[in-house]
Amino acid sequence: MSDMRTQVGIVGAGPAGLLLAHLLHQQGIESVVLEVRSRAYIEQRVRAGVLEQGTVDLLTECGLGERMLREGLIHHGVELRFSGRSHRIDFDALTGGRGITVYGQQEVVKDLLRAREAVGSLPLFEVADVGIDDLTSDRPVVRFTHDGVDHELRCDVIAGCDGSHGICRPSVPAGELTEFERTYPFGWLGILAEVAPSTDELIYARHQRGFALHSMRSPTLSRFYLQCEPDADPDDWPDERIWDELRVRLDLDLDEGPIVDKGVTPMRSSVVEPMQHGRLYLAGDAAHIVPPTGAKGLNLALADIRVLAAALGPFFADGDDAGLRAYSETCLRRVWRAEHFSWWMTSMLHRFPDDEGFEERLQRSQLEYVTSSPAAAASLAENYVGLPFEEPENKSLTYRGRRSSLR
Ligand code: FAS
Ligand code: PHB
Repeated sequence: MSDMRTQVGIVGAGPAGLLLAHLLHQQGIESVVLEVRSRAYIEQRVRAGVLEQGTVDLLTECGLGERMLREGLIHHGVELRFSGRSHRIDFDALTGGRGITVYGQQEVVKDLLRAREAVGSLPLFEVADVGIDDLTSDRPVVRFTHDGVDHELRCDVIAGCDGSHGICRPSVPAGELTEFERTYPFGWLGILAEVAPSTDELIYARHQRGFALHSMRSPTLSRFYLQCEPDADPDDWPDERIWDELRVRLDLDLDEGPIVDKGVTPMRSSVVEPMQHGRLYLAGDAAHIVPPTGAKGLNLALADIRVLAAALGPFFADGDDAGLRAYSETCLRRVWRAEHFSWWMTSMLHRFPDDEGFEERLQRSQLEYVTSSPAAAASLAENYVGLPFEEPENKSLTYRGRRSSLR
């Protein structure tokens, strides 16, 4: 058994865990990041694609924005397509110039890993048998195996950033956390194709046959989603069926290209309260899941980290734990706003299999309202580009670099 010691033990090297390590390093706080997968695996994992304005500002301010601002695609609106019509939601006009940046989550992860590498602090990859204990003591422990050696990592704090299938949330004693959950009767088939997008901005389409989304990753890489059965098998979706279904649901004469990745994501909403227990703080998908219709999952994870990093500064500087005591309450205000918006977008745009017409008429009415009322459109726009962050108590959180600005 090898004994190790750090200030913050971070379980999981997804966007949440990696950003936390970066922001802590900027405050002179030590951490160790543990990851079950390899570096190659997490760098190629295709997931989210839309960054809120606040996320772009946060990554820019902490010195991670250079490639994102160069390669990211800045969008000033999205299109809603239904009943044979299209309507653009104009972010500039409705939010005073805030927008979104299309930049793949795996690119964010690569940028974060390069920042860790630059300071000689890469995660420990391919760890196994991870367990956490002594959570209510002031020396919690993370136990794990790495390269065949058993380790005990003693910390002051543990950050559970290990996603929706991790071990941190389940390690909290029964009865301490409450889970609020909603499961949807459909999933998304995600498709990555080497073909130029057939649209300049994202298209969300509500169609009798089901929801479809045209997104993208670059001028030569398109990202699509098709509503499917929650347990659909991607092998039941050969290329020809995918392109035919996309053309019908998007009502668009799409260009085809090689499909290089496809996978099914089940749709559910989930939140655990509180997001902390003793010296364990849960962040990102380890604490909450949103259906991706609102493009919130990744952004919410990084918003949690902004709060946690700001709270850990005073704690390690002079024992001030006010921010840590308020962590869950602070995060949950934004979490539930994103949960509601993601549920609302999902309910408005998907075909519900058991609907006998009532749901469909509600959806049509909601879409008519959002595309005819400036007030309703502004509500969608401000939630989609991301509401402003609450200012962290710890103003001293050192951000570097300049605030991003839409080109
Ligand atoms: P992550 O799941 O990204 O990272 C957790 C990390 O912990 C992983 O690297 C995992 O390997 C590691 N880990 C797990 N157990 C561990 C253990 N015991 N020990 C150590 N490490 C462990 N969001 C959107 O906005 N749009 C989308 O289109 C979208 N598509 C998605 C598709 C899929 C298949 C999934 C699963 C999620 C998708 N999401 C999407 C949501 C996604 O982007 C998450 O919100 C985001 O990855 C959250 O980041 P983290 O909280 O860091 O969790
Ligand atoms: C994506 O580009 O992956 C994407 C965009 C918008 C969403 C979900 C996913 O709502």
